[in-house]
Amino acid sequence: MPPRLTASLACLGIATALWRYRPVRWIRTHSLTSSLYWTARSWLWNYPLTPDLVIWDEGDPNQYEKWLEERARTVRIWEFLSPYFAERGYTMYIRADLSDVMVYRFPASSMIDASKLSYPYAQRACTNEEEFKFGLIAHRVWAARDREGRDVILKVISGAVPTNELKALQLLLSEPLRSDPRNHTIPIIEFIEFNQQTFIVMPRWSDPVQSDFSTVGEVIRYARIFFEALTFLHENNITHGDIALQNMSMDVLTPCPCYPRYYTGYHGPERRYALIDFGGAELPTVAGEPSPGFEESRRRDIAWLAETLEIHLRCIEHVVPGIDKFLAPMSADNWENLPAAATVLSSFDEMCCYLSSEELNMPLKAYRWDRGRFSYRDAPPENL
Ligand SMILES: *[C@@H]1O[C@H](CO)[C@@H](O)[C@H](O)[C@H]1NC(C)=O
Ligand SMILES: *[C@@H]1O[C@H](CO)[C@@H](O)[C@H](O)[C@H]1NC(C)=O
Ligand SMILES: CC(=O)N[C@H]1CO[C@H](CO)[C@@H](O)[C@@H]1O
Repeated sequence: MPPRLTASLACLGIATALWRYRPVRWIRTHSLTSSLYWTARSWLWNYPLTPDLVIWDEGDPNQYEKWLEERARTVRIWEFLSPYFAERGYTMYIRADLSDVMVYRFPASSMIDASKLSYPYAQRACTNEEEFKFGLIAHRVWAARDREGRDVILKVISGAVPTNELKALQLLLSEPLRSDPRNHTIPIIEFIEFNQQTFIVMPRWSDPVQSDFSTVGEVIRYARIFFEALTFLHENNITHGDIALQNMSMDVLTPCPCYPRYYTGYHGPERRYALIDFGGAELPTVAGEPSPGFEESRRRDIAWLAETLEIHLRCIEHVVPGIDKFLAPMSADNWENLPAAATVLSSFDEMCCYLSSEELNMPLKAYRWDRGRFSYRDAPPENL
């Protein structure tokens, strides 16, 4: 028998044997041909993606060996899905080293001419493909490029049972919240469903502190936007629940890691800042009332935001001496009497409204404050 035929017969034999143990489940997608393809692919890959979100859990990183196995499994789910996103115009980043599940991922398609980028896509501080590399930190996200060559993030946010994150985004995208100018939350480009799981496509932005501020006015504008964002959310009986630098972003794509290379020059008046990751949000009840967990979560938002912004607000103390008094009531030590976000915003405005344009344009001496210690630039800032 020719070897080709033997091989085919062997494959057929294996397939028939497997067929008896692995029943076929129909995968419903947007079209019949696509459903046929995904039913076959899912069967061959042994159904890596069930409708349950727990499929993405990696377990405890302290149990490293077990955790690595789970990580390899979630990476495999992304790779399994790659043709599905490609069909929708998103070419997923690829792993540089296929034997390693922890390594960086690189873009697999070419980038757009940077001058053609506009909101909501990030301005670029990256100059070559190497700088676009994307570290594997959160296992539920993966980077990709769209048909035009713009960088986006894919993130799975819900399984068959709708999560708070999905509900929060639906609420933020509905009127009148959507058109409120204080809605400083990451724009969502698209929702994509696969086998009852929901993925979102967002523009790929970077963390605001990866690029440093050059003037007093830039720090004030940055902090004010986040105080306003919180006022808007709390007024609508929504909390974020997980405010930290990793969950704040701006519409610039910077290489990482960046210190001691500085990216000053990106915090101008056109810069957009946004909160991301609403996985820990408290949402209003059907009647619009705050949820039972609202108050606790609201306090956490205030205390954590103050702690996060303090890193930069302390750097303008030489021009705005009231910073210390302004921050004090927002300390976690004042838990019982933490002010409302709206109160914080108005006292911030009161403190800053007397500043002259000379004061706003004053350069920063230190670029960062951390538990009582200032850090100063040791190289001239780039891109100024
Ligand atoms: C917030 O509002 C602006 C302006 O209306 C809009 O461009 C942006 O997409 C909105 N953000 C969200 C998350 O809907
Ligand atoms: C939020 O809850 C408060 C208190 O129950 C209520 O008065 C207010 O109308 C709610 N806000 C919205 C936007 O529904
Ligand atoms: C997208 C992202 O980085 N989300 C992070 C938000 O902050 C929490 C707490 O620090 C992290 O666990 C998330 O990964």
